[in-house]
Amino acid sequence: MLKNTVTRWALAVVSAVILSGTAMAQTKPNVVILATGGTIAGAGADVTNSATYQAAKVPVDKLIAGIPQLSNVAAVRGEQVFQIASESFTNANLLTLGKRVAALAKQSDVDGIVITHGTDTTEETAYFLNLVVHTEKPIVVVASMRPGTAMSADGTLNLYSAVSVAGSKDARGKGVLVVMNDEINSGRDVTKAINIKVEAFKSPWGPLGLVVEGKNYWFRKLDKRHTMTSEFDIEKIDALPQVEIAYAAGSVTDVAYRSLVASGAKAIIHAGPGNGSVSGTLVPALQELRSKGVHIIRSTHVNAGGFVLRNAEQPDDKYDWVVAHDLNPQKARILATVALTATNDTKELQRIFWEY
Ligand code: DAS
Repeated sequence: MLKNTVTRWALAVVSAVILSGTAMAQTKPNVVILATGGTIAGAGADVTNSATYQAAKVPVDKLIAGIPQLSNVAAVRGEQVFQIASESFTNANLLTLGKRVAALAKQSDVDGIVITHGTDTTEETAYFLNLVVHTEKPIVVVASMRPGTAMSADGTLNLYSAVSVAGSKDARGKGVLVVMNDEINSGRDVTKAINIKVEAFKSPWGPLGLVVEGKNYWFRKLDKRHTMTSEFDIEKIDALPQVEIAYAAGSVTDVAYRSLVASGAKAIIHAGPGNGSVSGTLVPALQELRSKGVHIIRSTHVNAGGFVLRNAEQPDDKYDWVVAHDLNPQKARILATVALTATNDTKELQRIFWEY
């Protein structure tokens, strides 16, 4: 009798331990890491090479194996989508990556997605995904300023933090995020402000939050349309129009604008000084290009936080131009590229630039 009771008790204890273990295993979020290259996958010749190295060398499985602690925060698996330095990203790469992210986000066995990426165009990819992927699930773009082979490499902690955020329920519905250097920034706002320090990424209006030892601390939300509230859907976009950027400083001429249009640009982002200012010598050429159906979108190369006002110093209504609001030229190019898949109307384009 006693022996049976003890046996039953022992069985009950063992099954409770197994169930709780299984339950623990089931409570870990499933996070997919899509690797595209960049410094976070870079390798240098020596530990002292924090700036001299080759980007896009280390495969995703090695990145994951290098941080065993990832398994404490999520059940992780990796896919190597590309292996390139991000300055080489093209519209075709954006489409491929966007479609893969959207497909994974629809899977019930995926709770969050991390994209490892080069720092040079992190801000463009993150903004693009923010505009076209319809999901509440966290999508986190992560990069690093130093290769994993260097002393004080930043990639491992950035990737650990990114996976932790991507698996967090409280990161849902916040739009595409960029996790770097303990900060959680909006993919819409963030830009690479310094190209030689680990504290490289800045949002002119501040980060959304911080992530410290795998815990998120939120301070604000993005007020612009994104992901689930976006009118743009990657599943309905199979081609992206050519939009180019022309940089304007003193003594600017119309040569770049004309040759970019001659190469097929459907819109020109004018990266002007100050309030997206346009030299008087440029206006006739811009009017001619506008009359040929090319859109002129005024942005600014002011780097600590631009804000282009419509009809302030430039008669935008009269010239039928669009203003890029607070978007820097590279972000304005992304939004114009996506917007032109849906409309060619100036008023509609301007609405889109106010709302996204
Ligand atoms: N060339 C840079 C890039 O791939 C390296 C990096 O900083 O990630 O964006």
